[in-house]
Amino acid sequence: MNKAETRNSNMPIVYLSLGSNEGDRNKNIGQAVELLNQHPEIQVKRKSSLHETLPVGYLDQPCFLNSAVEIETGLPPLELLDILKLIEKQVGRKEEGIRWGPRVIDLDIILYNSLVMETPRLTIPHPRALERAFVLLPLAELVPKMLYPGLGKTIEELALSS
Ligand code: A4P
Ligand code: MG
Repeated sequence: MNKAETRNSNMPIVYLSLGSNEGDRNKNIGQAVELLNQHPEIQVKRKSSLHETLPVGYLDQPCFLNSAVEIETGLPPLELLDILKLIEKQVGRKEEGIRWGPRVIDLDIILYNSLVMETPRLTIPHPRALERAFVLLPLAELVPKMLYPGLGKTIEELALSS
């Protein structure tokens, strides 16, 4: 069965944040989206625009390109995380020393349906999404009116106050 045949409307909808500030940033993000879509259990549905953003957390590094994508996937959260880590490697991410430092590509799970989970390897929604305009503004292009899980606020409201 191909991907189109296995697709159905009950599949989880997941929002990913993408970021790059090393090498050809545009190409890195494009390649990551392509690799996501090539996975048999992932379909990329929509993409935000690319946002040029100032570094947050660790300031002495180049500006980032950030974006968000909406995917449909049959993969459970931890399996999806494993795939994201593999794709980060394929695009050229190396183990970096500095927390929040420069990277060729960063792929984070922001929302997975309305799931709330906290495990040592994976927290959803992403633990720092609410503090990050570089996450919320691209996400607000895709789902402005969606309520953030556990909060009575929309993504658009949160993005505007980030
Ligand atoms: N992990 C836990 N929850 C998640 C999740 N929801 N999605 C764990 C993905 N990973 C999650 O993540 C380290 C570990 O967090 C993972 O192995 C997983 O087990 P990482 O993405 O490899 O490392 P990181 O990106 O350095 O950490 P983190 O916490 O995701 O940092 P951020 O918040 O992504 O910050 N400034 C601008 N302008 N744009 C950026 O994109 N990015 C960062 C990184 C800093 N400053 C930035 C940007
Ligand atoms: Mg990250």
